[in-house]
Amino acid sequence: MINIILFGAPGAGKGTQANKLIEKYQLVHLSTGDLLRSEIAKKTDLGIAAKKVIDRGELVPDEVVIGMIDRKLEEHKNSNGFIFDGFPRTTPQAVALDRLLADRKKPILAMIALLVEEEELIKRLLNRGKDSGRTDDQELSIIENRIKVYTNETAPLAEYYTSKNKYVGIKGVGSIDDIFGRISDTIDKLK
Ligand code: B4P
Repeated sequence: MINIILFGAPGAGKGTQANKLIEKYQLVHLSTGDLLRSEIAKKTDLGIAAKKVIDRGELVPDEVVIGMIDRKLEEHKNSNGFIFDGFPRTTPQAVALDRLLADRKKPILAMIALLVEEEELIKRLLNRGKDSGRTDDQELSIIENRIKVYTNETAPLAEYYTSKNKYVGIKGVGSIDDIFGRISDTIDKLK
């Protein structure tokens, strides 16, 4: 069982690397961003409420994303493991994830953090905003707010996982394949 948290600021490359990791290790990709965007596309009540928050660059309430993860863990209970992408993003989410995984006896192997400086993050997100249709990638002020929210609410989780000896920082700059190689080496040493 391989359970990995892929961690990093908006634009650090979590989604990009998660897509490669699920193929190599046969894991289930749990991206709270993708799950929320799917609710938005279907215009569900949850999606309509989430869109307003996401378009301001802020975080959706903890109980909403925790409930989504709980349902997905149950749906894929016989999988080889999970890549958590964009979750947890706050301390209450990390505590909830510990509980959900403890109940299922499936601990986290590692939190792998992709380290990228702010200037590069902004460049990547504005670039994606040009053709992805993601409204949260199209305005500099929204991107800057997402990075601010990340610094204040999400970055402290690095300490939470360091205290459990689960944190590994990896340089997230360079070619996508080189970064993938670094992440794979880390997982292969730990598993
Ligand atoms: P997410 O979908 O998680 O959005 P993100 O933080 O921007 O990360 P993403 O995975 O999309 O981008 P990546 O780093 O792969 O969340 C969106 C919103 O949903 C949040 O702002 C929040 O409102 C809400 N939300 C989601 N989860 C939540 C939670 N748990 N709690 C509360 N709210 C939540 O960046 C990829 C970009 O960089 C791509 O364009 C890619 O092409 C490029 N890139 C990747 N690697 C590269 C490389 N090596 N070199 C150059 N470019 C690269």
